[in-house]
Amino acid sequence: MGTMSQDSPKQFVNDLEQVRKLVTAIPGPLSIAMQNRRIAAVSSGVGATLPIFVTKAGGGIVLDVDGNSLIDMGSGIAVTSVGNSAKDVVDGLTKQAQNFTHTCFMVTQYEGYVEVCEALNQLTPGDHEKRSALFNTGAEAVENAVKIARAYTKRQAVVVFEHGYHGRTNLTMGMTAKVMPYKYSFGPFAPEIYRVPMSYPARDGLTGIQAAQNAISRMEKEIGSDQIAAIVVEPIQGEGGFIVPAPGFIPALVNYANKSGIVFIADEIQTGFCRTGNWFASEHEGIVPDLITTAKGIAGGLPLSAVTGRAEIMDAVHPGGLGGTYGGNPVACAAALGSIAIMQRENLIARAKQIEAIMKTHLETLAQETGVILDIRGRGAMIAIEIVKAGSTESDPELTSKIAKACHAQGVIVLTAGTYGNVLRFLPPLVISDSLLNEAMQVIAEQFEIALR
Ligand code: PLZ
Repeated sequence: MGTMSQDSPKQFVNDLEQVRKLVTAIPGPLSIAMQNRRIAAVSSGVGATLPIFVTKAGGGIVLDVDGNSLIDMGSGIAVTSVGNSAKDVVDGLTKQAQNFTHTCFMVTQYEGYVEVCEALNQLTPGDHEKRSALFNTGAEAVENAVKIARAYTKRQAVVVFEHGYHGRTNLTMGMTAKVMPYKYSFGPFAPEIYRVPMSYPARDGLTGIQAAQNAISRMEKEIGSDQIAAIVVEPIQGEGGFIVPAPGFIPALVNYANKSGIVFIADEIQTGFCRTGNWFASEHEGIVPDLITTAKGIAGGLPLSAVTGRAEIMDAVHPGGLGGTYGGNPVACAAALGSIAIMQRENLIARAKQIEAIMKTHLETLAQETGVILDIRGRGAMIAIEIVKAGSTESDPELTSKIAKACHAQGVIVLTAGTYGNVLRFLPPLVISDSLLNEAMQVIAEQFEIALR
């Protein structure tokens, strides 16, 4: 297995030149014209971080209709980990699309679905016997994990965490913590969802064990351990602001779940598939989840998600109880197999760790120079900074959004996150070159310098 070097090898980046280049303002005239059509045609309920329209993307670059090349520090929210239009993904899905695009796995089956399940069963933590089931979106995977846990335990309660994010469908909206923009005016939400405190080292001053004791005490006193079907937690919270729980927090929850007959579900939709410098973030915690939900990075940009876990839990559902017309679509499965092949062959786990080292070096300097960074956190190519008013712990969402917008204007796609809207998060494709990554970090630092002048 090789390690990605400084410059992304040609086969991962299609033929897009790997340089940041602005030829118009962001957005340019052609994007503005499309934005006007968009406003007339698309529901305003669907948001967009940047008002630009893309024609091509690959490696660490996104090209817009006006000819601007932007550095991609978002990967379409942690999806294109192997890069956009990566060769193995495109070759695999093209061949598959030419043979057949859909049969519905529940009607007539195909090998690709089975191969993806075999890969998931092998790559996820633990060497026990596993089964998988495939779906389309992350939210759908979470919903199905809950269905499976309820069927297995014959219990109803679902425990989730402060700052957690699990999706926008009715059940997963209820499981998601933040009201705006995800839940506002969309209730009522599904019953039997309970939210308990998360370990938040930068703010709660607790050890992992203390934070877990708080959460467990809430479960025992307010729900009843024998009423709980599942504990669902992101091993690093994504939308919540890349909160890495204090050491010991997740293992203590797993212990409690095991002892109490509760299914422990790791939502690794954002953290999975090499993103954090391991196949799955659960590995950093030394835990083996009963079930694990995956999506995003699994298929190089095609919609595919999965639930993987202990055979006896996954097989507890009555035959026919799981499914959906498109779940495990053959084209998406071919893309997943291509994507997994790239991750293995190019050792993207090691590359994620290199990206972490590069980003953290820049961010540590930035924190020293600005005094407005409460915390630098995350793992691998999933790193964030929490932004506060100088010399305090008061969150500064205005500065955060100002910096994000300034980065966009300079051709660097960055995303924000966090319950308080004060987290700037970085999720570059794992195939980004060192030079683009360093340049993006420099542009970010410059925008802080300008904003704080
Ligand atoms: N679980 C941990 O991160 C999706 C949401 C973007 P879907 N996160 C990005 C937005 O504003 O809609 C996510 C996640 C975790 C579940 C999901 C849901 O995945 O594929 O968006 O349904």
